[in-house]
Amino acid sequence: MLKPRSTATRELVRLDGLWRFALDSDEVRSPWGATLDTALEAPVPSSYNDVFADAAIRDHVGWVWYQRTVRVPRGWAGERVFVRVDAATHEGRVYIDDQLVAEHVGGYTPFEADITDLVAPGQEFRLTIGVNNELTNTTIPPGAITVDAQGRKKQQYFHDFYNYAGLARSVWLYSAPAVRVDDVTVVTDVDGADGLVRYDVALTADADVTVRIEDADGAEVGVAEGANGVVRIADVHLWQPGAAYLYDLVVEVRQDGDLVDTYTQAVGVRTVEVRGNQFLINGEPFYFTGFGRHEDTAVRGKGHDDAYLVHDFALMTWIGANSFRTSHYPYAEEVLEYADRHGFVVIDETAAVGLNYSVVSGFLGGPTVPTFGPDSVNDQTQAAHAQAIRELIARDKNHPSVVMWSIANEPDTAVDEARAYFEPLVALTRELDPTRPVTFVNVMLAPVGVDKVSDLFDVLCLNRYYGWYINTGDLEAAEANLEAELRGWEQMYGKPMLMTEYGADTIAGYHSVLDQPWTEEYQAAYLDMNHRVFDRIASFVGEHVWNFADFQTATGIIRVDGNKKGVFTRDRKPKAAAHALRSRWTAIGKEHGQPASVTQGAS
Ligand code: GCB
Repeated sequence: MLKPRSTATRELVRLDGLWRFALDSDEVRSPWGATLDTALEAPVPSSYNDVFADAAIRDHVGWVWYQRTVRVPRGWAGERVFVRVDAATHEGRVYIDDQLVAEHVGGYTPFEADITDLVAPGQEFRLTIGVNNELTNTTIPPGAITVDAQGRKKQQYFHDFYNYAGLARSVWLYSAPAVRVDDVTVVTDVDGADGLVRYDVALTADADVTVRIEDADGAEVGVAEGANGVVRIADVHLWQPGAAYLYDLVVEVRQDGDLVDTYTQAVGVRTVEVRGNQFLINGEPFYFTGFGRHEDTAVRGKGHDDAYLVHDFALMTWIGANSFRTSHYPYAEEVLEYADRHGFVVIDETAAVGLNYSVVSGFLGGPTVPTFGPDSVNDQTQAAHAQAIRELIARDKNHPSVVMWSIANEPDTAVDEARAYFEPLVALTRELDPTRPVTFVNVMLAPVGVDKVSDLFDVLCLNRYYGWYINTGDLEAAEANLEAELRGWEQMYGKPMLMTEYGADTIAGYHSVLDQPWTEEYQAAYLDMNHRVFDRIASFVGEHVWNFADFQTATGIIRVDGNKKGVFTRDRKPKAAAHALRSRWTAIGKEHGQPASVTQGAS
């Protein structure tokens, strides 16, 4: 799905700002037919939960309504007009005045509607967006809704981050011609010193297509005719981890010789391959250093913010991280574009987190039902999961930074049903993108020998908390157990292995000379212990600490104002472990000839 862009034939208006806002109730039903009667204004983009000082809003379960008026630029006569919502978490409905024009389920991928026939250039219309935050056993991620004795709806969910909701990313109005580029797919390869760019352009109607490739200075380095083909770039400048280089693929659509549409797609030429126990980028072994992260900041929750975007990447660069995982959902497209421009490597994950009712019943005090079953993860959940994979790949397939798809975090893979559930999803992922390795993230409750699905995937991604959830405070026992388990995986599969989560909750400013969990010293010692083990395992291809920064969770008996496993605090101050990681990762970066970041200018 194309990101809206301003080109010679397309215009773009960002609809961010303060919108009228109300919780759904009998009084505000059908707000789309009239101006929403409310005193509240909510910022877009932002989650709504923490911006008001009101528990009823923070804990609301169900629909909320956002509304504003929008004027269509008067120069758009003759163009198609679209509304695009980058994310409505978890379900969205878009109304133009009283007309429903789009419905979408899935809180982290975009959707849009062609509203040309309902609006007029130069005129205003009322734009209302309903957003629903409910999670059930058939949504991705799953959850359960209960109604308490007082008749209040309660949302339970099976993942360890706050169920922030609302319009957390931008909303756009854009114009595009009727005969236009509908989609572009790019796959790159290398042939000796040359780069090959295979492209496929989908059009809304028959037309002539020219594709030109321009280098970073704007010089044309390749050209092709036709809706699909291959462009050869002589003496290609590769996109490398830590040394990004982007070409522009300029698509031009003509009818009877006249230019009717043009769209520009950034392209990084690079290859990704799993060979034996290695993860290769451009044919060279790559070692991941970095984090599992969250889109999470104070007040705005999951709201996208460019200042935090730049700051978080600056901190990742400072610490020597070369990569991250979009745990546990697709991040804003701005994040991936930034990674593309600055040479960060991304493991791109769907929102399939919490497909594990044994974790729920064990840790989170939830229902004691089997994960897979008619009332838990069922065929409908699987269909929603398949759709989440489709939408992730449709959105992110052209990002050079994305080197692997992670289709789930910590599902229950200890039971036989997991195989029937995952086999078709892996096949679907490979069919949609035969070029990138596919993984899922394994939970410690499904260790080697118990897990039923790892053979289906290309890379072993493990989340392990030896020294935290087990062997708490005993790093000696943790070290022995961790090593034994990793050797077991290595022996059984011989695949590249990545620690996608290891971490210890740490209260910034809490210190001890003893190995005391929750102290800054313990976090550093815990990470150090893990690193000793990783360095002894030949199949190890990377380490992502959990987590980049402290983040908000539901309140419970194991969480005090959120999860504290951040190497940075929620306001991005380093804990002691940050300095230790910096020494290690900058040394690893040098060994692999990888600068942590690059400085190719932003576009
Ligand atoms: C995990 C989950 C992550 C949690 C983390 C923890 O395994 O994947 O979402 O936040 O553990 O800190 O418990």
